[in-house]
Amino acid sequence: MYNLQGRVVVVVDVLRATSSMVTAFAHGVERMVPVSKLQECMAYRKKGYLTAAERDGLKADGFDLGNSPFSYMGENIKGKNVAITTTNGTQAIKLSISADTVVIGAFLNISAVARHVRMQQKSVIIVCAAWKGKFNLEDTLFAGALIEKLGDEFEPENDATLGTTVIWNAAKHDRREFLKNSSHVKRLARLDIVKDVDYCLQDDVYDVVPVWQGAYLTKAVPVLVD
Ligand code: 3SL
Repeated sequence: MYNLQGRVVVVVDVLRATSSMVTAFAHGVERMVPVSKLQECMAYRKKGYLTAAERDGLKADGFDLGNSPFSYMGENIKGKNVAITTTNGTQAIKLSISADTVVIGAFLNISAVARHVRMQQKSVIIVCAAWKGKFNLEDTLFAGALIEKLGDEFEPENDATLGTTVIWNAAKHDRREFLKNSSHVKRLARLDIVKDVDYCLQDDVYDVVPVWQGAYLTKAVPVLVD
């Protein structure tokens, strides 16, 4: 276990929770509240929130939205608050909130996340949501890619950083091909959700950086760089 106090945590669930969150904020969502349980999520409907729920890759019955980034691009989500629960991503966020700053990362906003993290001038932990407590490749690739972007300003605390970098270097020339046998890519393919995978593996589609604001996620205020 790591002590998160005094640190910046970047939470990543490339497939697909944090990619969907980045997409949602880029398309006008105001706030997102990550919650653990389906019932807890549904209770937010009375407060005027849209409700979003995914379990084992599928949209849960009765909720407004699931976890496909493509469902966070329409007029229906503009200016809205969303309560969301997913199998792994929202749990990883909830486990990270004792950090000084919690940032939501994905390939879709990776350069903006790197800029935001650098500005904090604090040590960084990348929390990979993975799958039900087990290692996964796609979040590890994101960690390696972010470490590369952060460059020499940061010193690795342990060999996890080095291992992640080795994996990213092996994958970066064709990340899609590298991931073709990975468990969650195969799981999503079985559910016929291939286009989400291709979408989530793109770099820098958006500049938004969602951050934890005490009780919810919202967009960090962009800082102008000369
Ligand atoms: O586990 C999660 O939080 C989800 O991102 C998984 S899925 O891609 O929606 O299946």
